[in-house]
Amino acid sequence: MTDSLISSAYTQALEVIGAVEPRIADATRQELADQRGSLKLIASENYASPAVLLTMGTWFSDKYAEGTVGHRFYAGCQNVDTVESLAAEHARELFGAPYAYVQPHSGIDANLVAFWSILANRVESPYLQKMQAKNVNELTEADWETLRAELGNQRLLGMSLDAGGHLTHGFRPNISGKMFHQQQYGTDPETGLLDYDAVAAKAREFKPLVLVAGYSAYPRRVNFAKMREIADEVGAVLMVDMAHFAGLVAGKVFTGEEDPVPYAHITTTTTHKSLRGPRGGMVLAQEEFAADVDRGCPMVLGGPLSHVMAAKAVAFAEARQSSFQAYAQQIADNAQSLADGFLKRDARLVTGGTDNHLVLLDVSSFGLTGRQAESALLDAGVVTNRNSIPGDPNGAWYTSGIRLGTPALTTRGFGHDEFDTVAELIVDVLSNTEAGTTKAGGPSKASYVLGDGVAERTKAASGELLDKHPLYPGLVLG
Ligand code: DSN
Repeated sequence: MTDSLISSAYTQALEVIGAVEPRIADATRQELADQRGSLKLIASENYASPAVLLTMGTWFSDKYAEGTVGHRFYAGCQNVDTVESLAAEHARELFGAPYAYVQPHSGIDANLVAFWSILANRVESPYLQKMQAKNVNELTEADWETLRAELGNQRLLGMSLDAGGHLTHGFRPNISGKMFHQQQYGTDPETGLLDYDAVAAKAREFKPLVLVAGYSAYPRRVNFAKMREIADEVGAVLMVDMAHFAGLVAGKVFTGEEDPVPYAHITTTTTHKSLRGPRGGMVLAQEEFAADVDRGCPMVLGGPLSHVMAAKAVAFAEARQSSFQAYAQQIADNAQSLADGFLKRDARLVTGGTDNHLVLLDVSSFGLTGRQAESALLDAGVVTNRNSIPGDPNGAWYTSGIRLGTPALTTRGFGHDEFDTVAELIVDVLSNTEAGTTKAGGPSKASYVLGDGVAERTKAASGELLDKHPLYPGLVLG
């Protein structure tokens, strides 16, 4: 697709939108300007290609298609069937998975589908069997009571939020921490690394139905063969949430025992992080879980977003090109450069470094909370997110860490030197930020004072990098 075609497609689309609600057209233009003009370091974000973005803006958005391919609750789904089949086929090929379900609207949806299919597949319940066999009318109120008790008393073991796990891995306030009896595993307090023996000991004692592996803020690789061994020893289902590193799996940076797909019974992911597709989710499964996962909609999910499934197919086709492997390797190399840039400037990183796409910077040594650091960096045009670190004294709201990821800026073409400069700029901002005080004069976890001129000099330096690596270079809005 040529630059002028993309430019004219978006220019005309914004004119059409602006004729109805100009403020939305303006906000859309502004969002592009903001994304172009800032250093995007949020580890879960990326920039999808124009082909992926354009695919989402079509009339597939208007079609209901509850059910699954060839088995819909609505008429007229022949083209949705084509789209869903293609997306699933690309996903199976890309990840070497026996089965792919591309309907989940988000990562949390994908995890809920996985939980439901594990319960449906593994809980020995005559009531559940009756329900699956569609004899629901034979169930009495007492039967439903028993069914709820059976399904509601299952156990899940997942990585704790402050060690880098996700909310949906059994964090108490999340539904996953309420629908299951949950326990959490952490990381070694000295090294910050996963301790497989400790996970195994916890699993032996707790005997979970579901062992969840995967992370949102752990800067290291996981050995999924070891996690599967642990699951098998205690008779658990291994569910891996690879939302953050799916692009590194697709791009063959994580292979062998670091590739979760062959080892997990069920693998879930989002499609918009390192995988660089549209915003959405997906479930990959071994054959034994396929039929249960296939019932995700309408048992767990609302009608599929057909326009997004189409965009998933386009993104997966892109990720099957050999250039995606070079991109994925560059993400990991850049994370290494970023980590080295911090370490040589004496900043503290959780686990002492990285071997995936993210680094977790402990900002307490700068005398700041994560919230203060995040805000000061934003003032300087550096977009990050605050994140808990293991044993965080500041909790999940203020935190003591900043999570930084390389997928987005790698898409813009940043390499080693640029990421070294990014580390230099961040250290400069944080070294020149002071914690503020509350109205009563006490120490504040939120307010901060950024030194004079720091935001300006950071923006000038990052502007040079961003100008060298423009976002959507050929896209000019008329
Ligand atoms: N929002 C995702 C992330 O930032 O990791 C997880 O939900």
